[in-house]
Amino acid sequence: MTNTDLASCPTECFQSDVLAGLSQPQKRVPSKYFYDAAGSQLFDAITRLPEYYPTRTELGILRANAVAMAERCGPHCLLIELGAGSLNKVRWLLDRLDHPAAYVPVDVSEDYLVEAAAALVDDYPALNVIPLAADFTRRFQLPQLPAARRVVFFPGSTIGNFDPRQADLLLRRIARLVGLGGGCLLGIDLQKDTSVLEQAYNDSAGVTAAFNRNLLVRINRELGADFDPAAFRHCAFYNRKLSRIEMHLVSEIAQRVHLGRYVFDFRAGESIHTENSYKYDIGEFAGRAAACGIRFDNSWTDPRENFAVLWLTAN
Ligand code: SAH
Ligand code: AVI
Repeated sequence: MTNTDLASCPTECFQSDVLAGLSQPQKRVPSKYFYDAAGSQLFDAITRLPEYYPTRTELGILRANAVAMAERCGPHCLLIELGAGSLNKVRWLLDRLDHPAAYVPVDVSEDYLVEAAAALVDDYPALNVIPLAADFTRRFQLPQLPAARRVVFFPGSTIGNFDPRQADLLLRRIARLVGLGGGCLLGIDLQKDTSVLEQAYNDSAGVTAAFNRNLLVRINRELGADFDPAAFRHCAFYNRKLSRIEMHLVSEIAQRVHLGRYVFDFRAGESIHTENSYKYDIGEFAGRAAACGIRFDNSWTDPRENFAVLWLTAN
């Protein structure tokens, strides 16, 4: 059974966020809304693309260092994963952990979480799996959990999808969630050549474009809008000044879109900003984390230093 805390953010929240975002001079929609069931499946397909290096690189780091990471977690820990997705990465850790008290995968994509958790239970029948459908950017209620040292697992550089102010709030929330002495194993994508970054978000098979456009399909289905997804072009580029990939949907033509009684006009070439993906420097990130009450202790990277997994301790 999946615990859900999404009732506190029903369709009205989605609608008000979309209406507020499309009313800005630079139209925008929060990237967390990519993840309906179709969006989660498209993201899964992205992780297998040759151009999308982050997933396989982070998996390599986890595989190579799982023993050391599990040691940091300690025996009988309570493992909470934020933005858990397919639950694939955690398996490397679970295989090495010493009798974890429970594993709590948290994700906003409820149906996908239910399926992924069921598959995990099949493979780890002795593990106490307590899935929680919740939005970690809002205050969320944890179900009854065993008393144990808490460790947050936050892989994928999902933290990079939040602007620095929101990311700091998330780090503070993680520090509170694990409590004094609790740990956090966190994946961050590192700064690198523009061409490598831009290829990763402009794959030749067009999967990232479909993932981006699926946002409009979801808005049409759930909020009754009349976007023509084919009239919007996928655009992703590296903003070097802000160290982030920006994803946009660019209107190919001048057009009018309806959402309930609201009307939104697009000029040809005008965009909806759909996602940021910040790329970090380990030292800078460590400084920010320290200011949020969670100190940097260690990091593991791949030989090319494309990606890093950090161990942070709440203090
Ligand atoms: N951790 C996985 C998946 C990353 S994709 C990996 O490393 O491959 C990002 C995941 O975070 C998605 O599963 C998405 O549904 C979830 N997510 C994004 N914003 C969220 C939010 N605000 N609250 C909860 N889950 C969120
Ligand atoms: C989940 N997140 C870290 C991915 C990223 O790379 O920013 C989402 C994504 N967007 C486009 N491709 C992948």
